[in-house]
Amino acid sequence: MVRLLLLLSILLFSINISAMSTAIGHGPIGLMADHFHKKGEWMISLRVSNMEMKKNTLDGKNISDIEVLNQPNPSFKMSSMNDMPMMEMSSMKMPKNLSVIPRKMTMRMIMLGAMYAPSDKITLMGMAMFNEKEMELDTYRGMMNRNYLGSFETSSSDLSKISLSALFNLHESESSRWHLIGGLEKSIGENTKKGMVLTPMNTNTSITLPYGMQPSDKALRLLTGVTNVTKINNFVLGNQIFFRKSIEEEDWNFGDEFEYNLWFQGSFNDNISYSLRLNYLDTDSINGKNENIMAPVQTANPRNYGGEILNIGIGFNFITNFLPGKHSDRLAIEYIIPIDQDKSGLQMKNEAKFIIGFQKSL
Ligand SMILES: [Cu+2]
Repeated sequence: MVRLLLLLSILLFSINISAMSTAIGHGPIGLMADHFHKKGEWMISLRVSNMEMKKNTLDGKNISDIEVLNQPNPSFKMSSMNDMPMMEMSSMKMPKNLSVIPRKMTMRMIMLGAMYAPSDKITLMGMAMFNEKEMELDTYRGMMNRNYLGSFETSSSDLSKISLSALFNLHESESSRWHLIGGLEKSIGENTKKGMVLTPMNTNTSITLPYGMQPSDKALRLLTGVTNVTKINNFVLGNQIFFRKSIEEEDWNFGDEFEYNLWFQGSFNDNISYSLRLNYLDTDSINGKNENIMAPVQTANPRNYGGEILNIGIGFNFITNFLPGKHSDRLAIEYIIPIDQDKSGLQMKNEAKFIIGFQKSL
């Protein structure tokens, strides 16, 4: 009898920890590679996210529009060295100071994912990311009285990147599991997209959009990470370290990233769980440059990228039955708010990010 109870409890525990059928079995939806699968299992997922940026900071401190207009324009030196650096710049004489101020940026992302476990030890994961970026900017006269001239908007959208990773199950017990993550991510979107801008000379011209507005940087990145999930009574405590390092790049690329996630989950019942996540992201500045990206705006300077951000995320996972099949499906949401940001140089501030995701095991 005791043996039977023991067996039963082990069985119950192991069902709970692999827990594909309870809401708490998966981490917060903003995480990638938080769980692995059992041999033969398939899962497809769709995530949609929306994030905004507003206001500006200089080396992590708030800065007013007037102060932005007093910042030197790094493209000025370059353009005065050669008389007419680029054809596209000929209609845009470079002012000495920054003259275009980003007011708002919106980034939307659609991520399609698939997971498949050829064995209990390995889960393969593929992802495709589509992104859409929009920026609203104000243009001021480049010299003299610095009058406000007007606003304009630039945008880009493209299939941005694809990735293929493997998750290696290192250890799995009743109360804890560990897995290693290794993968490659290729940025495939356009990296020289052009857009119409309002210049400080009050003319409209087409230029190569600044780095942050490009759908991709064409780099190949190595993804590595470790995830640990521990079960404490009916709660889950998760940890993940993640590195994204570029190993092959073109003339410029976004900086390498280090990410740390710490999350806590509890459940109301088998079908609804809640999560609280701390997310730390440290990104390097842009490496290299594109000689055609030259404009009196902060985003045209490769040094005005990267920095440290600490976010807090509040999320919910739900078990649902939208699609037929032998497994139920999952719906999850997460709201992510920056609580501390120290971005390099002159950059816009992150605002809240919202992620909604749908997952289906097959
Ligand atoms: Cu999965």
